Amino acid sequence: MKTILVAAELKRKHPQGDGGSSLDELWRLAETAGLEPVKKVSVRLNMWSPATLVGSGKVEELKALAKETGAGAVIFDEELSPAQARNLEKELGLTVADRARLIIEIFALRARTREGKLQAQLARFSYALGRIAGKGGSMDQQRGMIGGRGSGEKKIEYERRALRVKITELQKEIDAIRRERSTQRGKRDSLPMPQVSIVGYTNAGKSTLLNRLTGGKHAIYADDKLFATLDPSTKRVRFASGGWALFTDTVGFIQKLPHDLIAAFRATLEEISYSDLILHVHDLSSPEGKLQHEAVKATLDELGATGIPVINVFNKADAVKDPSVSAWVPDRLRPMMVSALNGKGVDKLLAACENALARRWGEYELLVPTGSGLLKEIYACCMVKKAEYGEEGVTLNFKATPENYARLAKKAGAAGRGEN
Ligand SMILES: Nc1nc2c(ncn2[C@@H]2O[C@H](COP(=O)(O)OP(=O)(O)OP(=O)(O)O)[C@@H](O)[C@H]2O)c(=O)[nH]1
Ligand SMILES: [Mg+2]
Repeated sequence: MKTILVAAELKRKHPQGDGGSSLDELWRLAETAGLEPVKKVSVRLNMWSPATLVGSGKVEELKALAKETGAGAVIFDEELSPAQARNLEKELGLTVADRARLIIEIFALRARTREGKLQAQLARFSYALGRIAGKGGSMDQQRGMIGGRGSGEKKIEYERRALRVKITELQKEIDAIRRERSTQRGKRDSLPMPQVSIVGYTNAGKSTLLNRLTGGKHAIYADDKLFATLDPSTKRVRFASGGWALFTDTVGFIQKLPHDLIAAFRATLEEISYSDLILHVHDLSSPEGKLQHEAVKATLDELGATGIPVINVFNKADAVKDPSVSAWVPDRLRPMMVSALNGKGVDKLLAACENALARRWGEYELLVPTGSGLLKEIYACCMVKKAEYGEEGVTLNFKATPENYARLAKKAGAAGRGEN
């Protein structure tokens, strides 16, 4: 469907802005959703119109533009209140949506796993519920009041109830999958491998980087599309020293990521806060790099993924044509410039990951008394590098988290004293 895209901003808040970059992103989002964007319109306003967001003059202009271009839909970059969306639809005679709805629809389109699909549905229904339950005098509510508790109000109440029932059902299903996953995580915690999460703005090159790190084995889908990845995938990556780590690639973030989506995808995204290290991947060639950096950090904060070491990776270094677009990157972070596409800088990145993990995954030596039955447990949750068999038992050299080491050392000590 041919679609007109509109970004509006207040003159007093953006004295110089032209809304251009935000509209470019909205254009890509519209394409991703399978729409056919035909025109970008930036509007600068003195004040918002409570009824239609933009003034009546602009609404007339949009109507004329739609006629001229044959557009059947208008998408606003700003959030529309339920009443605004309805008023605009009525006055324009076109489908009207906002950015949040567009992103939610994309997630619903692109989700592949059962959990991803359920989460996208949940976001859709929560968004719809917010729309009808919203205050601010929607058309139907007004109509209902005039007609004295009329049919409009009853209909809304019925729709609300139906949505709540669906939301509860979806939440139950998601919770069930989540419980299953947290036991899997329990198993994974006892895996002898550190966990690394790859996060970043959508299209930054996260999936391409993970493919590069795994040497292209079992390649995961990467594409020049927004939200190419929705469902996380985890791969084993080998370091030069011979150690391993599990790297997880997950959904990309975006500016103004709708809250309903973050809430619905919380279960997936929370995995990030269990990792030992975060790789924050940036698209160095984007003129919006700094904005994207901040949007990702804000989302990580919202997910509670704080206190985990972060390596800022600047990808697509090969594609930087205008060096001024990367001027925002502080000097101390510059060494981490890479190209997932041609592999440049990736070895250095791997070494940096290993270094960062070594701070948490320390090297230890432990004498495991013969007959203590501890060997199996150590092999299950530590990276064993050397084992020497002696008279008293086996001396092991291994990497482990301090928590695991402390637990094992205590058991080995007790076994050594015959307290088994
Ligand atoms: N020039 C260049 N292009 C790259 C590089 N890394 C990735 N790309 C391209 O950027 C596009 C997006 O790559 P993806 O790996 O799918 O990005 P992503 O971060 O996983 O994106 P989402 O899953 O959509 O959030 C693809 O067309 C890649 O080929 C790079 O280092 N240089
Ligand atoms: Mg991806």
